[in-house]
Amino acid sequence: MSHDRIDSILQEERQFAPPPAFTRLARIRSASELAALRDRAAADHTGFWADLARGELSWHSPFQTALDDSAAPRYQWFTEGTLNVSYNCLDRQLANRGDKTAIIFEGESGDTRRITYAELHREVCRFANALKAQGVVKGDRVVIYMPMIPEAVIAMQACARIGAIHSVVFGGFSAESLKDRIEDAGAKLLITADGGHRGGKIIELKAAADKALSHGCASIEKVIVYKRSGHTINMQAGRDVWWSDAVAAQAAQCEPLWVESEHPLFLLYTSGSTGKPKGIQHSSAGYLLGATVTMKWVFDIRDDDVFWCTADVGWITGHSYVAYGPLACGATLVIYEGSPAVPDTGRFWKLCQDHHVTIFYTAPTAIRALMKHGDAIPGRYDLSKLRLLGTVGEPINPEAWMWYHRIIGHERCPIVDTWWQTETGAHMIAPVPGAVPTKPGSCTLPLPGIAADVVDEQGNSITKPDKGGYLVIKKPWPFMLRTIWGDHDRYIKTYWGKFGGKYYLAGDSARRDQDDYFWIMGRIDDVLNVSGHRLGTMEVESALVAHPRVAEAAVVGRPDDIKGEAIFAYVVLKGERPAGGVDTALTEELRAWVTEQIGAIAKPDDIRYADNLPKTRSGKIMRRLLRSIAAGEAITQDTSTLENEAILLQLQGKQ
Ligand code: 7RM
Repeated sequence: MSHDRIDSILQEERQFAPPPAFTRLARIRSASELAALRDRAAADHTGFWADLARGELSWHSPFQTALDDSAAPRYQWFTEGTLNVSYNCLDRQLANRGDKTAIIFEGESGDTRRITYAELHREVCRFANALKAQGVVKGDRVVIYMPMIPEAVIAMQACARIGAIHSVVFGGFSAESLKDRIEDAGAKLLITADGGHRGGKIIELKAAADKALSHGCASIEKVIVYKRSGHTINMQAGRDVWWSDAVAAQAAQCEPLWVESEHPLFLLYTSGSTGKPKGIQHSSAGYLLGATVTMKWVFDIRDDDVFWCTADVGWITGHSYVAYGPLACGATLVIYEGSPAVPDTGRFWKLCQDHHVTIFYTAPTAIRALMKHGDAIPGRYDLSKLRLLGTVGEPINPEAWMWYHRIIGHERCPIVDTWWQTETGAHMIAPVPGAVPTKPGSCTLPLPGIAADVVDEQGNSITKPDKGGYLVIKKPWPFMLRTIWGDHDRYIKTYWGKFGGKYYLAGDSARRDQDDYFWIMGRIDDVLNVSGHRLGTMEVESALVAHPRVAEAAVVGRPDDIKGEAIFAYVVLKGERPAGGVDTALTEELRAWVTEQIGAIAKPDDIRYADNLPKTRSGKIMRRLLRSIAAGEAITQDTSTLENEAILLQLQGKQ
């Protein structure tokens, strides 16, 4: 699509109304239905959530108190109630959906498996019994370091079944990161695999686990190893047990352990502004409620859907929208083990075609990467079953949005741009697709019961359209994090310190437009101050990426004596990188382009070309690293999670 065409679409039709064919069958079919929900939440915040908790979850014993805020910001939801998350995901589906496919799995090399709800229930029970036989009891921490295979979900569900607290560590993390997380959590048991398949290679999970355990991890008593790759690995007698042996003698029935609403379901480590990752602690009832209602409100999940969220279970998205939310709704979900580029960049679209995917949820970085290879590739596949598309993880630039809309969604599918965080547990600001018109690049409006606002330094609401400020949540919500594992003070300081304990600080800056739509501008620490003007790095990136020759861009601030900060842009071109990283004419063109798109204030001072941007395995650009490089500092950051370490020299201008 030509750039002029995109421009004119964005100018003429900046809003995309819900497609009538979608709305006709949607759960929430009109703005007024949605408004009724919002009004109910506004009138009685805790009552609104309490009604949902009663209606959406199966309780063993009912809760008495909707919200206990007596020890705020340690909020407690649905106290005195007891339930089991695995029961809610599996047992309650057996009556009507026992033979329904729960999981459609495809490995990187094309091997497939279909698992029904009845089978999944049995496998989870058997594995839960195996965990008990290894001495795991309620409240014990279990670390899961697995490839993206159904057993990762089975392991998580089995922990939930017996009240063990899981902590999934993404399989792309190094032995060192695994060790840090095991030690911080004080985990008793580790579940891993011999290896996983990604990018045509075997990911040596067990070897990394051995390395982590040989350096420390004194709390680990047992390691359960699932055989996936089948290559030779070391098994340490007395410590390591094959999954198949551990479950061999176990019964396919396991009574769920009824736990309190607030019982921790899991820890998930996430990076903050310091080097030490935070163990974000989530609850059982409140968390599951969030995963469930957002599956319904935002994904409009129905019994005949095939739902595919491409996230790995190592991230919060893979918790809420792979391991828990879809199962709690009795949905059929797709799990794909491998890389989107194997055997070629049509793999995602082939998977959508072959498995009749109806709802597809991925990250903007993946969309941009696939878009780079052109329209012909998705054009080879039948994508007619798709009815809803979603994005998460970062703002989506309008060009990628339009491509997703036209080339993948064939202009039939609403796009839900979902803003949320590891800490928030589930979607917070996102369109309800049958009722809310979308605008490319905006995550639209807060969901019912979510008191999101944009405030200034003093905590006052910013009402002036398009003026940026701090994104905050002004009322507790059931699926919020409860604390940082082992560091409640850091929890209070990080999230509640800025506005005197009153508001949850998301750590993002945002603005609202004249229709009250939210536009995420970036992390607070990614907001530049150029000659006294605030400027989101992501805004400059979006402008750069809108240029027809630019595939990806990352922008950081470089200290500047006169302006405060200068703008430093790293750019990946569509096609070849200029010889030696120099193309003066193009650099001038891009500077002029950004000036035209945003204003002279946003004109990059430096542009450096690379074949790729340094990203974490979850696809987030490593901005702190780029800032160090821009400032000409020595690199002190840990680059072990870099997908592409060789890129460092190009970024430094040394190659
Ligand atoms: C789900 C997830 C959270 C951070 C968050 C934002 C950014 C996420 C969007 C987004 C703009 C979005 N959890 N972010 N979603 N920015 N639009 N739709 O990503 O904990 O890993 O990251 O990601 O900065 O604070 S996370």
